[in-house]
Amino acid sequence: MPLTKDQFAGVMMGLAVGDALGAAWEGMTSDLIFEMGPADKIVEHASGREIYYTDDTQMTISVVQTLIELGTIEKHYLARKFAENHPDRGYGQGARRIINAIGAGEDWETLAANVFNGKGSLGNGGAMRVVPLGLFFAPDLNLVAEQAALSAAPTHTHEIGVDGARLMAVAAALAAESAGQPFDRQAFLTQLRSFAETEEFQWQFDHALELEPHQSLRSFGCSLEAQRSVVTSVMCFANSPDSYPETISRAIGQGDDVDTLAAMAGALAGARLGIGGVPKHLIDCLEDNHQGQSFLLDLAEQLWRRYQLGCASA
Ligand code: R7I
Ligand code: MG
Ligand code: MG
Repeated sequence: MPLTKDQFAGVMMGLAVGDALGAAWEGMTSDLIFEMGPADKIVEHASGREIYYTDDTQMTISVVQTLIELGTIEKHYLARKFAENHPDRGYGQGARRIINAIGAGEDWETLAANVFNGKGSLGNGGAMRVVPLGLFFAPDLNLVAEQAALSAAPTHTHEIGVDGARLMAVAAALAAESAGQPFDRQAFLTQLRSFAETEEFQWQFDHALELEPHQSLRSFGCSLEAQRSVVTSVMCFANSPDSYPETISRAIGQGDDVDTLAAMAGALAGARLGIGGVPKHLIDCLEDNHQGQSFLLDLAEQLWRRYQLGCASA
């Protein structure tokens, strides 16, 4: 079954709302969030104050624009988009240096391959921006993984950073394909495990398959390295696949890199549940100025239209 416009909109809103709700708490410990929140109250967001997304959503915009304009990921084109869409919204330090180099016309490819001790970045920046791409190339999971690796390339060359992006995109495709059916958590995790290329992720999915949904996600981490956040977000979604608020509450409750945990988990929930799964009052709180709520929804619709062209010619 082709994916729906609602699912593409659900991804963009699930991502941006999770990112923006988590942003105020990024870097705080889970204990502090529990004391000052707790996470389910943070997600209720009873104050109704306006919320603002960060680099997670802003970098996703560049990936989506590239897919709308080219229908595929081309590394240099995407790199230019990153530089164009870059008033700073809390970027990782390596990513910021690379994007500045792209903007200045410097040799960013050498820089990207050499940040962090000469191996490139293993941050979660490749994974945080890739969920719409997973829908765009679904149901061809090999193509999803291949295109996700290309989309990580401008900023993330470390094998773990790349694998994190591949796995998040495959998770997105599977989440989207699961819409309207009971969620088979074990099948979802088993399929993801089969796409893991690095030992770090293979081990984590083996461990994930042994856990019950109520068990702690502590061992998967909550910081800004891909191998300390991607599986955590996948599990927040897989453990509450039919509730966006529960999914992102659990993500925010982990502490530390909570904008990104909630952005990734929330985008996966949006892929399965569609925009109807993301509470309307939260969407209404999302900033609606330059590249805000209306812009993101328009982008989601354009991406869906481009996706449909591919479906028609397949
Ligand atoms: O991955 P990236 O785009 O960062 C995304 C994160 C998200 O939480 C966003 O919300 C934003 O806050 O940042 O940016 P990078 O700078 O490539 O990586 C992020 C961080 O991961 C770096 O600042 C490092 O702390 C860490 N990191 C590494 N640490 C040790 N060795 C990335 N690669 C390495 C490494 O190889
Ligand atoms: Mg961020
Ligand atoms: Mg973050």
